Formats: sequence, C-alpha cells, structure tokens
Amino acid sequence: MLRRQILTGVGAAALALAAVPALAQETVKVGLILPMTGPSASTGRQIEAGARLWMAQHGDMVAGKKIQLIIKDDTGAADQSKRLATELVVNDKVAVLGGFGLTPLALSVGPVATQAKVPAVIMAAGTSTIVATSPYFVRTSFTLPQNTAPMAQWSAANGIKTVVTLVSDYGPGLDSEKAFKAEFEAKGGKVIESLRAPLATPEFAAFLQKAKDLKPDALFLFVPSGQGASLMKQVNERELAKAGIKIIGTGDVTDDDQLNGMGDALIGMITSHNYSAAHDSPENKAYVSAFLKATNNMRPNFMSVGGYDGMALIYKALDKTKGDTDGAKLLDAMKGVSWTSPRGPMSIDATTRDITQNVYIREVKKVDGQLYNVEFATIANVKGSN
Ligand code: VNL
Repeated sequence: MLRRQILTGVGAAALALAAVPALAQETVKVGLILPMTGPSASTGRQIEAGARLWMAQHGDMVAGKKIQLIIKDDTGAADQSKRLATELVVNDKVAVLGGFGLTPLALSVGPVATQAKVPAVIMAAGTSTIVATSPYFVRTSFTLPQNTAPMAQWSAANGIKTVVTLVSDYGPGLDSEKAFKAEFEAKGGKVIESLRAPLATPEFAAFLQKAKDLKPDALFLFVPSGQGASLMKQVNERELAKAGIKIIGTGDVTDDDQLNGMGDALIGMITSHNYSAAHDSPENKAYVSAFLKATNNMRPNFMSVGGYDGMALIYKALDKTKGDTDGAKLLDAMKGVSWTSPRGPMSIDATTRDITQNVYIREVKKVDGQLYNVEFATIANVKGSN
C-alpha cells in the first residue's frame, strides 16, 4: 500500500515536471535600439540584417532558452534611445540591450543600463570613451582611434609629409582627428590644419576649398556611415586629386553600403578599417554570400558585422552562464571572449570591455565590375581603448 502510494506520488511528480518546460519555456529577450529611419537608417538596416542572419544560422535556442529579438527605432534621436531603453528594461524585461547607431545615442543609454544592471552591447558607435561610461557596456563595433592610427602610420611610411584633416564635428570625428595627428606627428609628419564640419549639415564645399588652398600632400577624411557618398561627390567636384592632393581616410568614408555608387573616381583611394566586404577569408566569403541572399542583395558593411558579432557575443555569454540571465553574470561571461568573425579574429578585452581586432589598410579597386575596399596590409590585434 505504502509502496503503491509512493509510486503514484513519483509518477505524479514526474508528470508535473515534464509539464514544466512546455508551460514555462523561458524566453530571453534581446532589445536592439537602432536608427531604422532618419539620416542613419542604413546603419539600422545593416545591423538588423546582421543580427537576424546570426540567428538564422544558429537557431533561436541557446542553453535551453528561446531568444526573442525586439527591434526599436530611435530615429537617431538620443532622447528616444533613452526612452526606448527604459521601456525595454521595465516593460519587456529584456536580458540584454544592444544596437546604438551613433555616439550620442549610446551615451544616452549608459545610465539606464547601469541602473538596471543590464548588459548593453554597442554594435555601431565608435567614440573611444563610451564603454567606460557604464560598467554594463561592451562593444562589438570598433573605435575611431583603433581604425585611424594605422592610416597615420601608413601615411608616414609612404611619403606623405603634410596632411589636412577634415572630420565630422562630434565624438568619433574628434577621436579620429586626435589619433591621426598624434600618430602621424610621432612618425615625423605634420598636420597643418584640422577642419571640422558640422554633423547635421553635409555641406563640405567651404572646407574642401580651404583644404585645397593649403596644398597638403594628403587630405584625411572621417564622416559617419551614410555620409561618405555625399562627401566624396564634393571631393571629386573640387578636383583635389588633380591638384596633387592624395585623399585618405577611415573606411567609414568608403563604406561598403555606398561605395559601389560613388564612381570610378574613387579607384586608388587608401583607407584603414576593421571590415571590408572583400575581406579574404572563408568565414567572410560565407558571410557575404549568406547576407546578400538574406537581404535581396544588400552588400554587408562594417555596421552589419557589429550586429552579427553582437549576437554572437550574446549567444556565447548565455552558453557560458548556462542560460542564466543575471546581468552581472552575463556581462562577466562576455569578458575575454574571442572568436573568428567575418572581419577576422576578434576579442572582448576583459579589462576595458572594448573590442580588440585587426585593422586593415585597403585600396579601392574594381573587382568583377564593382568597387571594393581591397585589403593589402594587416595591423593585428589593435585594442579599442586602453
Ligand atoms: C559613429 C562612428 C557612427 C562611426 C558612424 O556611422 C560611424 C558614431 C553612423 O560613433 O557616432 O561610421
């Protein structure tokens, strides 16, 4: 009798247990805040496509939990980013925040992440100091000092003695200007003028005329993703190259998202950057072809890998915590992780939570009738910040 009761009891408990996963299959929500409309919409599109491709390739289950991706459009306005972050944390109870298309948008979310103890993965913004503003920030994009210093080294080593810099007048532009000058002058070059164009008015004529009049060996350019085509059109109209001025910059200017439409005048332009769609590796070949297929032929740019690798980092962290979504544990699990991305080897520095990755020197070339940034030199394992 007693034995039968026990057996019945065990049977009931087993049934109850078996019912649990079906009833409470836990969902882990990941909330990406991106500029899906407005002047930086291409950044939102690229990051969303990268994140969705990662999930399409790796499934939506990690450590027994179902991953749900939520995308919110901040239109590129910092007050919207902050409001959406608060809503995602309070109402949706997201385990991880991510995205952040521009520096001011990332900065506005930092205090929300800190207060809620929710990891926030920076997939786009590139000002070096952002990660240090919240202990919950990690970065899978790039920093401007990281991407710029190799360009200054290459310039100094390749006969360029004087440079004018022209950058967008906000965080990443100022970072880029500073890094170029420090590195170039340490190697014996001279920055003879540092020009800054307002971020919101992509009207460069007056600055380009000034640069032309100064007759430097080279003009170094940085504008954020989405503004390269308009800048390069104006550069070409002013005929700086014909005046003997070499045009150089970061890869934000020769962005894969727009490069092919910029025209053959760009052939030969040298830039430095962390990603090119032409990066020659098996991982990248597979990435580019899957991305083109998934997006009706949108060429992936450097923003897309920020989203793809951002999801990779979140999956790896959840794997390590065995599905535990405690913010501090997830963040801890992200520190020191390394893997091979379509961009090449990358890791999250355990101390700074910033990205360490290769930076490549590239030349715009025509390959199979299309313009690409073809890499020809690698500076390995460059730290995002110190
Ligand atoms: C930023 C830096 C944005 C580099 C970018 O494109 C970029 C930023 C929107 O930190 O705001 O290419």
